[in-house]
Amino acid sequence: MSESIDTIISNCNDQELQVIAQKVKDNQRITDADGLLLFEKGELAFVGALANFIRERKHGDTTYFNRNFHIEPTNVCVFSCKFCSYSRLYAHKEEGWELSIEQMLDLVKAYDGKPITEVHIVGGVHPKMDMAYFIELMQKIKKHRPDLHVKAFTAVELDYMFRKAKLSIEEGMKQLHAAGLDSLPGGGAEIFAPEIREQICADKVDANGWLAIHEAAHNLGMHSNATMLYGHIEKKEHLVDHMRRLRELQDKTGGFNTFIPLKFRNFDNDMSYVPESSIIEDMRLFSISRIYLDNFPHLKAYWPMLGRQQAQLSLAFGVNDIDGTIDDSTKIYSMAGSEEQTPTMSTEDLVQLIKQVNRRPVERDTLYNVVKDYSLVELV
Ligand code: V47
Ligand code: SF4
Repeated sequence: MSESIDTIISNCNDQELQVIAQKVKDNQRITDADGLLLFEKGELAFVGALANFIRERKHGDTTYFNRNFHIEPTNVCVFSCKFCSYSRLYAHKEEGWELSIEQMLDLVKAYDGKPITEVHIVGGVHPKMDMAYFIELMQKIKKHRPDLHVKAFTAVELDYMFRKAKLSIEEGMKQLHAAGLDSLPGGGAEIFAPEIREQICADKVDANGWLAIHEAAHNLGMHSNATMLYGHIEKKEHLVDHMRRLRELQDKTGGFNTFIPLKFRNFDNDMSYVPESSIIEDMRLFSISRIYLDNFPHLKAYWPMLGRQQAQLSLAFGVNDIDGTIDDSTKIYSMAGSEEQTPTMSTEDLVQLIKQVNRRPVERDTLYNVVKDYSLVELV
């Protein structure tokens, strides 16, 4: 049984924090200064209890997951983000992989007859994989399996594709949408503040470009997610600034489904000297983002990055979604040092993981329509 909001407020000895808790109780938005205060002095028990209160007000015990798999068309990339353990520069492309359209289609066909609802397609930015290439891919996937939701391409990949094709963002997005692109994943956002972006990913699309691409998708009626890469050289000001920009765009379009904090993993990349965040910092970050991003319906813990036990724990700190089955189809996090070296969970594993912490497992599709409520299903 979670703590009542009045108990949380009365147990808090700090007046400034009490004011924030009262705002949460009254369903009022917190300010940037409040967000900073939470990072400065909100202890885990306090921010966690507030985040859990919000999570239960929005979703009760419901915890979503989906049946999905990833396609990573290539890890060859024209960019050189310092935190990336996955990419290989074009000059060393023989060290990476490049999938043909037919190979990617074969990956889709491998799920024929299986109750998968989403394919997530994200990879490096390959100079030869252009608009025409991906339009053909979208069309062929949709022709083969029209009901499969295609969530594909970070704003970084899209920015490069559109610029290369000399298309406006609006036109480029329209063409991909018409070819079968249903929604956008949240990657590439990293940290928006230019003073950090310059140090960790100087050469790729900036904050305004990232936001403009998501806005264009929302204007076409598409939904998208948003990420934030945390736990490296950023300061709390940069985290609040990042979330403020997302909250503002969400006020304007309402097109974001889910916020996904991504924990920086430091294996085998140019930022390996930066220590990883602690589990306490991870849970505080999830909690504060749940409190700050009042207009985001969902908060996701991406288990291949966080590990399944931390993802399970996060369900008490504001999180109401743990992504999907994945089926060992992504390498981004295993190459960056995640303990999940072959990320795959069966539906039974996911249901079990959620039930173990007394939450209600619900399979969703990408747009959060309920596919199946597992709360009353006994698994053998
Ligand atoms: O943008 C790369 C991150 C992202 C590292 O929308 C790293 O449902 C931590 O966007 N440590 C791509 N993170 C993945 C992504 C995503 C993942 C899951 C679900 C969704 C969704 C989107 O991976 C990149 C970058 O922020 N990343 N390297 C690293 N060493
Ligand atoms: Fe390329 Fe993405 Fe890695 Fe950056 S994070 S180097 S854009 S694959």
